[in-house]
Amino acid sequence: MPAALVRSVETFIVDIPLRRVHKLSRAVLTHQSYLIVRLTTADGVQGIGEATVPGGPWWSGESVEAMRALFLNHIAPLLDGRDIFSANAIMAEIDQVAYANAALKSAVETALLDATARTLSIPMSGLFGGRIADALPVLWVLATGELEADVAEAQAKIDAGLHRRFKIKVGRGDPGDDARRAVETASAIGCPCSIDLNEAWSFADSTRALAVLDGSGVDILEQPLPRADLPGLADLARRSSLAIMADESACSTTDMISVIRERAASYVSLKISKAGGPSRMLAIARMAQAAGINLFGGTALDSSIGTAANLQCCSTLPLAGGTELFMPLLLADDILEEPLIYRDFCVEVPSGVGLGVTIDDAKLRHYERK
Ligand code: MUC
Ligand code: MG
Repeated sequence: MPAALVRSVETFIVDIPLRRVHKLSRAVLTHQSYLIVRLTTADGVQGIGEATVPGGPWWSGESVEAMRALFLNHIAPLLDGRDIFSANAIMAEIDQVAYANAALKSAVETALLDATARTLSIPMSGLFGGRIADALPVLWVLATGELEADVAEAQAKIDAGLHRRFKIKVGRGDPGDDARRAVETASAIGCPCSIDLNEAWSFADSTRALAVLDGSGVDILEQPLPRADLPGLADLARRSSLAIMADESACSTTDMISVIRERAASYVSLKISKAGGPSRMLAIARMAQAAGINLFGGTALDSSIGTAANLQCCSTLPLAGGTELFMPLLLADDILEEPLIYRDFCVEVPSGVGLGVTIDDAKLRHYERK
């Protein structure tokens, strides 16, 4: 195999507005920021990757600003002149230079694998043994914080044939009130719903809320407790008819060992950004699969670029819970030449080479932070 050497790397911070305000337990979003990494080989092949943290540093301590500084000062020099067919070796070297920073590492590995797959003229999923699905079910995340607005939004999504499962973001108000709002929302919509707390509840809050949620249309409870409280999650799982989904508790293979040992969850939310890239996300997935834990395709509120990368990975896995790769539809604009396709309650896995998507350079420049 002839070498394909990295000739240049570029970064772009982009801020894309949302169609409506998105309220998570500890963040209120009017826009989402991304760090895009683009590398070009000596042959002129490009690879792109995206580093995303949902709503800023509250989720993992990472931010687009800090990631860019780390990349320019410590990681870009490692990529210069390197063979893109050595992604494993390059990522191991990056680990020696920079601790943590999963989202940035995900962008770098994605760009390397995108360029590799484009050079080989195959979709990125081909690097992982090929896809087992061409379209994946996709839920919509309700996060206006208002019952009526959430129900109206859900109804419009159902009518448009886009989504028939929903995730309700709660955790900003009283736990009992939030649980009742979620139950009423699920019952008004008439579709299965999950709720995501992003670690907002205590154990006492959770047991109080479960008294309301048990036996309702809410069937999955995502990350109610702080990420380190695995015994607490396991205790909730034993007490409740709701399935527990680990998100913040399952960011690495080491985390996954603990989740499995503690029997803390029956679903795991998979995201390339929190795992540190496609390879590590797939390693977490295989561990969960071996332990009988259901696989769910999560999002860090990725744009179409990160969504395409997650789709290339998720399409190679036996997902049991579908995906929440909805974010391109919540962004007010797209930075791709051709948007991803959402239809029949699914999102299609791009079929072209690499990530299967092409950046619209004019849009990239338009949303680039000045
Ligand atoms: C998360 O924690 O799940 C996913 C959907 C959403 O609205 O927020 C993200 C992050
Ligand atoms: Mg979550």
